[in-house]
Amino acid sequence: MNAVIYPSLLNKKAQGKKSFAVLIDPDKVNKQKLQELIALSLDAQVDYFLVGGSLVISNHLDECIQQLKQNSSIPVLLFPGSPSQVSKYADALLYLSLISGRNPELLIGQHVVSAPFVKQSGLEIIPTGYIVVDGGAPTTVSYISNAAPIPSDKDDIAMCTAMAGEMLGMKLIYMDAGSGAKTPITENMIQSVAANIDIPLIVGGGIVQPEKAYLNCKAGADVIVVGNAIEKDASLIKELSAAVHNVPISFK
Ligand code: 1GP
Repeated sequence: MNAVIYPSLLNKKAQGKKSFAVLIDPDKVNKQKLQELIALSLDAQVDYFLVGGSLVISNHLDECIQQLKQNSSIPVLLFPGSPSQVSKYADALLYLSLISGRNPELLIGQHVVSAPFVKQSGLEIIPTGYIVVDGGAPTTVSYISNAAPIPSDKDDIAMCTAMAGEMLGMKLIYMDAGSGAKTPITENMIQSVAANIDIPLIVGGGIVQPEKAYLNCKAGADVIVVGNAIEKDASLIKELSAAVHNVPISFK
């Protein structure tokens, strides 16, 4: 299959353009809510939808993605909490390996078990080094992963983890303080990581303020992901997206 999403991420990075992604947890939206999010996202020129969650309890992942695809041209990236969260209707799959943890199941075990199924999906697969950073409170991801997050002030550990991920062949790094984190990842940590890798850097977890999204991008994040804050107040999409898109173009 032709890769489309990853080249577009690389292209935007080369041009110094920042992207904004809305995270949708299929468990937390109904058809009507999703339609509202789509309209707001189109209006705000959101770059990507990420779909997934640490737990997906309901059974309407396919339905949710089909609705997104039928009603907008915004690319849909799967951000799966488990191998069952794969849908052929998406545009790409963030193929996550939890490189900040030492749980072999989330580094490689679940990938082995689901490999034929994932390959058969025909999705564009984007190998992603997933780095979980302490967000000030236990989040679903820190509990479910059964792996210690990187302490929020250990910039060097995050940096070395991301560098190792890149050298192992990961195409993206996703740094996450966890959904609803009390304290999002610091700009210092983002800066340390971004300065030492060449692949695109996604940052998420606990981002509420447009100002924070802006500063994260200035520090080196290429894509900002927000879920929780938008679930509470969907009108934030516009301000968050504008903040990310207003970051002056910068080249590394
Ligand atoms: C969580 O990075 C995402 O995995 C987004 O976090 O829901 O806190 O915005 P929030």
